[in-house]
Amino acid sequence: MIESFCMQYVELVQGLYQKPARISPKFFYDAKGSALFEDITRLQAYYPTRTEQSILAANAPEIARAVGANRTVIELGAGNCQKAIVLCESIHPAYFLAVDISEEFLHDAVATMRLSFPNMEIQAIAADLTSDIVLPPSLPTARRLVFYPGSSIGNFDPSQALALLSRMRGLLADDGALLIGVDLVKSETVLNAAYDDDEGVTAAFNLNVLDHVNRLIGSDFDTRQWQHRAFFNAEQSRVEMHLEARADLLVRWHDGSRRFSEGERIHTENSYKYRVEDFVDLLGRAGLTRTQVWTDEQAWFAVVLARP
Ligand code: AVJ
Repeated sequence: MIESFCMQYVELVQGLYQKPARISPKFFYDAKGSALFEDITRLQAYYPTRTEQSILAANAPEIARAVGANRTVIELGAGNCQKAIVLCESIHPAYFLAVDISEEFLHDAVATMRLSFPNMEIQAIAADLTSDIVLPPSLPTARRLVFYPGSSIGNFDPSQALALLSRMRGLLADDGALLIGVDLVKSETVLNAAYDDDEGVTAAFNLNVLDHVNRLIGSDFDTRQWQHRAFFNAEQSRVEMHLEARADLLVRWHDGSRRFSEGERIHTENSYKYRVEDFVDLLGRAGLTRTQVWTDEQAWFAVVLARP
């Protein structure tokens, strides 16, 4: 616990000293940030969650057939487990393990899961997917299904995504599988609206990271002095989120400080958008082959089943 606290401190401070400064998107998810993200998923402009849900619902029987019975499901970035509930209703796994970075959030979610599935073995662990994922020793190794919905893979740049997919591959035996949600390239207008909604929910989500950082490193960020920026970077095929200083600022923390000039930005998130072929390619490099791909009518989002 203390070790992870120190590592977070060092990681955050190093990021703040970089030019441009950066804060990893994993720091969005304190209790308030997790709740704000849930609000985002209900926005009209934010298409990924409902599109993925509709793909999972429309193809539930086919997905269940392709996945098969008696799985041990490992959901990464489980959040409120909403998607897992739908999946578990159709595939009836024997075991379910929820992995998420936000510990507080996970406990409520797992309690809900236990009520819905009294016969399923359910466990939860808090873990940061950017470091090694240590599974409980009691988790069966046979017939694992790693479930990574929501296009959370989009937060990682291609080399990190490859590393993460390879680690997921490492959790699987020959009979294992990966079911992953991937957001696809689409019109810039749709993308920009999804990450800069009129209601300002995404702005609040982005700004909240500063309050979280203040608690983690004792800094004095004032959210009123920062502005939400989000836009599609076509060259890198990613939506970028930044926080932009509204004036010249000095930000202090326990053992340091940094000046920001008016207009200077802190890079808080990348959300990569893939073409299906490119994603299948990436899977291949991680030692995984596509079994099946399901998409929506507009091909805005894909759910991919892959195996070693
Ligand atoms: C949770 C990483 C999938 O990239 O769409 C939503 C996070 N950021 N709105 C995404 C997010 C701004 C989300 N992921």
